[in-house]
Amino acid sequence: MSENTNIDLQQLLNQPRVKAATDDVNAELLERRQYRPSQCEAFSHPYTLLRETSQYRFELDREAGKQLPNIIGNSVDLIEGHDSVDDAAARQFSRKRHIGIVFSGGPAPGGHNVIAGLYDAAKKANPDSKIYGFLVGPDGIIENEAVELDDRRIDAYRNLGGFTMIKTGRTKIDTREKMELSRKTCKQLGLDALVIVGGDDSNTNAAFLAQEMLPDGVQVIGVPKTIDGDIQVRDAEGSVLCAMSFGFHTAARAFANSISNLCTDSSSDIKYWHICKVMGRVASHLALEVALQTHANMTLIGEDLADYIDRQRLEKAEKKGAVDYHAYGMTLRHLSRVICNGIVRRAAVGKNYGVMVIPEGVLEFINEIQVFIIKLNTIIAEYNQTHDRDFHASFPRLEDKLDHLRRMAQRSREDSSFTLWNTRDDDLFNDIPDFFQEGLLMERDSHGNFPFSQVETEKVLLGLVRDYLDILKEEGVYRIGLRKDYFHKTLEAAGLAPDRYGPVLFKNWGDDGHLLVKSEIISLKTLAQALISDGLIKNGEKIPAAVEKIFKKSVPNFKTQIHFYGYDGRGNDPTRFDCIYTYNLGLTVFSLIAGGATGQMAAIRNLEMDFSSWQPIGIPIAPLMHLEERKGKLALVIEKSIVDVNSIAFKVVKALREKWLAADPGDDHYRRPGPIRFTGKSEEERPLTLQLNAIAREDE
Ligand code: FBP
Repeated sequence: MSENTNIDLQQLLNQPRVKAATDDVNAELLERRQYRPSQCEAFSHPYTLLRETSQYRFELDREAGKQLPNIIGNSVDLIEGHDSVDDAAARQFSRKRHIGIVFSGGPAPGGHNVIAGLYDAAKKANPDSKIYGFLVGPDGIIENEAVELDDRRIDAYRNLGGFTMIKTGRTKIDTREKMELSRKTCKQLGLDALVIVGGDDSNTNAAFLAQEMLPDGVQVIGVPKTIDGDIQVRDAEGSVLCAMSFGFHTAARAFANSISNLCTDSSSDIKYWHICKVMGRVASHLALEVALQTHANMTLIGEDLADYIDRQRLEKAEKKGAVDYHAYGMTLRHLSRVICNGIVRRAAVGKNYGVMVIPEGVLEFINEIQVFIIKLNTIIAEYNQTHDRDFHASFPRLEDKLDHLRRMAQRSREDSSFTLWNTRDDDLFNDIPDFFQEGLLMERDSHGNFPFSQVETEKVLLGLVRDYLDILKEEGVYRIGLRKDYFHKTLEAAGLAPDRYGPVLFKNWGDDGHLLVKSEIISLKTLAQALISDGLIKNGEKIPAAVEKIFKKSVPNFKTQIHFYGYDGRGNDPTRFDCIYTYNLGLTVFSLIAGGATGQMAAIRNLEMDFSSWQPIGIPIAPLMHLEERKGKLALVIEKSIVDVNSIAFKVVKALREKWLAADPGDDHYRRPGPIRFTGKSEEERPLTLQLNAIAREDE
């Protein structure tokens, strides 16, 4: 027995080396906490002032004008640094303020630095100012659950990921009662300003709060957060005001690092296809960036699928003088065929493995699924309204929900004016696997968004892929190509003549590439038949072991490993880009508040350029709003930015798709982004998507 058995455990735990090894605080944490992000030039001066500019124009939505009359006329604010200002401006800038800040929606790396930037700027302007953090999202505002932030708390979270400091939540302040309670909280805390760090929906909410709280003198400022990268702002002429929401870079880099490791593993033991679903509820920006970062063999981009046009189908209809609307957008079935094509082509050159990236929201870009989502949204919303009851509470089990839909289909047969859910819808819906039916009927979040992260998108697709691969296997199309030298070596070692067996076994014997077993040889039985008919064996004789081995090696088995990249990357500590970006967003927020702005979103222009060109601005939120279907009703929201299929980044990925599929005998082209390094020279400066899209702008 070891001499350590009798050691005093308490003494051991108190040993300095054990303490150091087990301390919660490690060197990496200390380094992050001590790091001070660079500040935009404007913030190097003691004062900042806002300068409204009419340089940027927006197409205003009439409904936004009606509902947000006091902030619809806002313009873009440029933030300018000043060494001295007049007394009135100095007093305004430095007056004591109470500012509340809240996180809303999913966490995104860098959030803590927004708070730190705001805190530092506010305290520098006036040390008596107070910053309150609302706890657990907008509920904290409604219920007045807030903590006053101090140096200790701020310093503990500098440059760290998550929203741990004050937590987050997805509640929407969307009723009169919640609005009144929020106003009450702001009054009780004597708030001058409220800062909402959130996605498109939360910034939408910020605009409504700004309008509502104007009479109370409470300014409301939004901050563009979401790993999904779908808050990007351009003006009507296409000038980029906000190229990317914060958190995107870190999440994409974290996903890319893990996926790149899978590329390495997959190309080492060459037996799995790794199916990697990545977050991005609506837009495929994260998948696009991951493709650029890793060069995975296949990456689906939802926006690309929606953009697909079946030209043959269209032309056929055109000849008959008709338009075939089904020719637009890819169907699930077609998509599964495209995926199978890639798998089969790689297998033919001996690569029955690979890495595929699927954006979690991909199905929303598939026409037939989108129709279901919209119809079900409407059905659920109408039910809730008509019966004043919650659809999900009334129909808790899947069977209850399906019964309800069946009754609606029945109604459509009896009443031709009722078209919301007809027999065809019901039949198609019943063809979908149970788990996906359940997914499509899932409760929407408070903003009416479909909860894609909880639906096994990849399972739906893979089901179809597997079925079709089985058919292709039966048809002898899905085959693993074999190296010629390996075939020769194996047969010669067994004393068999490769040139005698080759033409019998392979359809491309004589070609240079990998050898492919003939389509009609799909089993040991059909193999024996082929050998018999060519006189290589006699009836009843055993297939030579070496030949059987060769055949078995050509038979593919589609083995997959499924991964979901979302919450892990969302919780990563921020990249240096996100640290600097978010800290400056926090400083921008304070400048907007000090400059008297409300209904504005803090942003940094020129993110795609060198840091010296970064320019802090305030973007008016109300002009970004438009009407969209949410929970079956039209609602004013900020339009989400999806992947632009005409962007340079997308075009580059599309052009390199064939190369990265690597359906040729050469090596794969995987790229190794490596982990987020934070310090050191090799840390990437900004997302590759931004770098590429900036090329278009430089050429303008
Ligand atoms: P936000 O838009 O609120 O930033 O959240 C984005 C996201 O991370 C999506 O990518 C994902 O679909 C969703 O949140 C997951 O939501 P939840 O945290 O509620 O599971």
